[in-house]
Amino acid sequence: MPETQRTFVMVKPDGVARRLVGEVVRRIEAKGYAIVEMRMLTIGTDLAEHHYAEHVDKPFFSELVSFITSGPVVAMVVEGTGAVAGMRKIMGATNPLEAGPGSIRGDYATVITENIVHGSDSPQSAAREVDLFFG
Ligand code: 3AN
Repeated sequence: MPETQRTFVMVKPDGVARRLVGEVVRRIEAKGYAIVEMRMLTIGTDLAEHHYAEHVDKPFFSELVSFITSGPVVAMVVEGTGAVAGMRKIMGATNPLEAGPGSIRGDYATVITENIVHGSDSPQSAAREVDLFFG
């Protein structure tokens, strides 16, 4: 049986602007996961560049940083069985056009940059991101 894990989840500026915070929280809780930390903040350029450090060489890096700093976000630590992969399933594929119906991105987004939510892609990323936002 998968172990209890903690993962980092963030409702991005588009999700906050579209009043989807409650919907994201509802889906996390309906799955059976616990929100153990939660904070609304506006990310500065420094934190954004650290958070997306793995994408620094990608052509979309500056777009990513300017988008994530464009308005308030809601950062959370989510805990539960297999929470890292489980949250990725709830969110759906990175590209909302490939995300299945029933997933957050599949149901609410069409554009890859504005895909409502972020969730850590591994336990290692989760530890790093939780520390970055809540350490
Ligand atoms: P995920 O958020 O699903 O882990 P990553 O880590 O591959 O996806 O990408 C981080 C963010 O970068 C994505 N949430 C998305 O907003 C953006 N992104 C990824 N690929 C592209 C791309 N080809 N063009 C523009 N933005 C992208």
